[in-house]
Amino acid sequence: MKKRQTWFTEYQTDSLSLGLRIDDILASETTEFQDMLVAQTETFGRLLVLDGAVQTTDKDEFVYHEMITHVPLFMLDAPKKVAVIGGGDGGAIREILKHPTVDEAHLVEIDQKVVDAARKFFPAISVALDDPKAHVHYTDGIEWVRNARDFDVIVVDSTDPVGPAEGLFQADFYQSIARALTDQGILVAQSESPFLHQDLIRSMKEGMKTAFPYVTLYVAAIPTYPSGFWSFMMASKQPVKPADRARTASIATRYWTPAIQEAAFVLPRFVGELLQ
Ligand code: AG3
Repeated sequence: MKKRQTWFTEYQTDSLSLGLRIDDILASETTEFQDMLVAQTETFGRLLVLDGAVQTTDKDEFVYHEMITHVPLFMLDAPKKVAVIGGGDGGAIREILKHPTVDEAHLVEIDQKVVDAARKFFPAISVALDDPKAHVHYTDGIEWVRNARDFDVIVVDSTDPVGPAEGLFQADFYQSIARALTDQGILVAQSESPFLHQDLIRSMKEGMKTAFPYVTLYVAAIPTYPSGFWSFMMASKQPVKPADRARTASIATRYWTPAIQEAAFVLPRFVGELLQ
C-alpha cells in the first residue's frame, strides 16, 4: 500500500523546522487553553503536539521523563512528597513512582483535555495516573504551588515559555516553589535547548537565583525537541550530591544510569558558560 504523504511540521524558530510523516491523525482539537494534536508517525510512534510544539512521542519520551525525575529524586535518600507542574501526559509521574519511598505524587495540570488524551492515546505513558499514590489536580500550577508545603521535589514539566506556561518561567513562581519545598528540597524545570534558547536559560538561572543559592544545569539528547539537545535546570537551598542509593538502585530505566546521574552535569563549554 502506498504510504500516506501527510506531514506534521513544527516550526521551531522562524527559520528552523522539524518534519514528521504521519500515518494518521488521531485527535485534533482546540481546548480551553491550547491547540492539541495527536498523530501516528512512522518514525516515533504516537506524537502529542500542543500549540504546534512537539511535547512527547512514544519512541523518545523515556529520555525526557527519566531525566526530569530520576536525576533530582536520586539526590535524596528518601523522597516522599513530589509534585509535577504540567506534565499532563503522566510520564513524569510514572517515573517518580518507581521510587519506593515516594508516597504522594501530585500532578498539577491546567488542561484536563491533555490528561484525557494521554489516557486514551498514550497508555504506556499515562499508566501510573491511576496509582493510589498519584493525585491529579486540574488547576493552575502557579496558584496550586502557593499553598503547597513540605515537598521533597517539584518538577516543572512545562511547555515552551509562551501561552499557558509563560508564568512557569518567572522568578516569583520559583520563589513560591522555594516556600513549597523542604530545606533539602529540589526544584527541576525543563529549560529548553542550549543551542536555541540561550537567553531563556540565562534568565531562568537569574530567576531561580532569587530564591535558591544553588542552581545547576544538566543535559540529555531528545531527538524530537528543537536541536535534539535539551537541558534541565536544578535548584536547591543546600548543595546536593547523588544519594548512595543512586549507585545501587535497581530501577527500570532506558536512559538514566548511575553514571548518567553524574555525567549529565558535565557540560560542554558553551553550555557551562550560560550559567556564569
Ligand atoms: N514538555 C516540554 C516540551 C518542550 C518542547 N518544545 C518544543 N517542542 N518546542 C514536555 C511534556 C512531556 N511530559
